[in-house]
Amino acid sequence: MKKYSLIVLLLSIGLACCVSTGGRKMPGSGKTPSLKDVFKGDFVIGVALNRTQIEERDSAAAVFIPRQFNAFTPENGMKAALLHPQWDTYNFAEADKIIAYGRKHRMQINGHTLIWHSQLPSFVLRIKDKDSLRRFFAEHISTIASRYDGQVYSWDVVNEALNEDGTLRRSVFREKLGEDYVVEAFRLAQLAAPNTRLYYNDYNIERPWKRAGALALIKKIQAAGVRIDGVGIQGHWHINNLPLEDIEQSILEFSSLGVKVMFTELDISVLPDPAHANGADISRNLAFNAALNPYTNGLPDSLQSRLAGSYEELFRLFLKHKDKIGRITFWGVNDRYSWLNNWPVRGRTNYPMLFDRQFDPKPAFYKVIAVKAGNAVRKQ
Ligand code: 9MR
Repeated sequence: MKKYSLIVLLLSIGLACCVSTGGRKMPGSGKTPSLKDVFKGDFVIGVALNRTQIEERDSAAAVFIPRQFNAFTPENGMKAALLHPQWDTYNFAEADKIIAYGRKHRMQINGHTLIWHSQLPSFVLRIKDKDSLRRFFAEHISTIASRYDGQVYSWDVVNEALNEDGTLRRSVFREKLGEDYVVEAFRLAQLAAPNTRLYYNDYNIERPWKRAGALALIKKIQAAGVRIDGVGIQGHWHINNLPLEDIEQSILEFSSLGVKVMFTELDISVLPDPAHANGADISRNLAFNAALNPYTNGLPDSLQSRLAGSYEELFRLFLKHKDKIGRITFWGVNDRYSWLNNWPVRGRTNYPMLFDRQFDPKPAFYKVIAVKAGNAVRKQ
């Protein structure tokens, strides 16, 4: 980094830190550093957006989002149940708005997701014969991937196909199309979307067993002569269980196959969970009780700084391997919009993101920014 830009970066961080302790600011105000600018040249910074945010119906969010992020993933808006509700009916209205929003704000769009066992339209679950399922599979991928080719930057072609032990999950696709359905999904996507990056996306694939399954899957796709450009490690972690060594090993092993690594759904839960469970197994549901929801009036300082420390360690690792990483996406714009308020227990108050419920940066945000400044200083 040139000396001049280093000084500018340090000054803006210093200024922002002072301002942050003062009164309320406009969200996304010029005083707060911007993640996308601070990490420019390192990796793209993404966020999951819901329909209200894409339609810019929340004015605070509308200013805040394009200032902080240069990429996004529609949190639900491109899933099969919404886009393809019946055999011959596609509902492109929301997806078209997603494209228009990305174009307006020059944000990279990650399409999410073509093939997933969850959030499927109900007609698919009623399909009995293999041929009809194969027809749905091929038409769904070809129609959607070709319509948005080159308009989305990338697709999560297949999402969450693996069990925790690395074997292929039982799903309607595996049962009716056989174990090769993942390769077939990428083959169809490659044909329909020659100008779009193609990714495999899953949670807990940093863990050794599941990672081995993902590595084997990628090798199988490559051995079939089919294109796969990247792997998305979702990154749904718990503060008591941040697997830094596994994450580093995964970055190294995945990238050694010649694919880019993305962290696609980053968040860190701070709420009690008897299992400290990482991941996103949505069949896990615990009954609500008040002891599982202890911070309704705010996060204690001790936990706030532990969260900041966790994000700091993560970003130190990300920067160390920035040549192998394409994008870091946060799964929610701030604490209020995180799905972790409702999983694995519904109706809690969680604090997993870098920004609080008013869009104000938390200590974790400043730690993340400072990691970059520290790196720049060390390189002098
Ligand atoms: O955040 C999404 C939430 O709003 C939906 O209700 C849920 C439905 O399954 O999906 C959530 O997003 C998931 C993503 O699509 C795939 N990885 C796990 C995410 C969290 O469950």
